[in-house]
Amino acid sequence: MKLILAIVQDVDSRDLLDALVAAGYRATKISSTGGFLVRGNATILMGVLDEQVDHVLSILRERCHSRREFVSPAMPLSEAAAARHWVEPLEVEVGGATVFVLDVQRFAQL
Ligand code: 2BA
Repeated sequence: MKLILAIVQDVDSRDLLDALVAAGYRATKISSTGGFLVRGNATILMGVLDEQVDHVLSILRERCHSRREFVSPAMPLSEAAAARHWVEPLEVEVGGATVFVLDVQRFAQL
């Protein structure tokens, strides 16, 4: 068994959960915050059989989309940003999904 941990954009999470449940998977959404943009995102936990991992990844690919975001330097500038002369809005590409696939040692529903 594997634990798939996927960090996705909030805006994609409803559609993703609908697709996962429709395909017969179980999933848990945790509200999370990205460390860089400090904006809300969603962390989806899914316990799946080894042979289901590729199918779940294909659903993630289909339902989660990359987007370009602009981030303005916070005022007043942090020391680190000021040291790097970061004053212009910065464009970053936020990926569709950041995925970790972990081995599960034991699974129980009590
Ligand atoms: P954030 O940390 O808010 O990062 C959002 C986007 O900002 C990132 O998109 C990347 O394009 C950019 N970014 C992040 N850290 C940066 C840095 N130190 N310098 C320059 N640009 C930076 P993604 O890479 O697609 O990440 C989307 C979200 O997935 C992240 O939100 C974070 O919540 C999570 N994530 C990504 N990689 C991770 C990792 N290795 N471990 C844990 N969480 C991760």
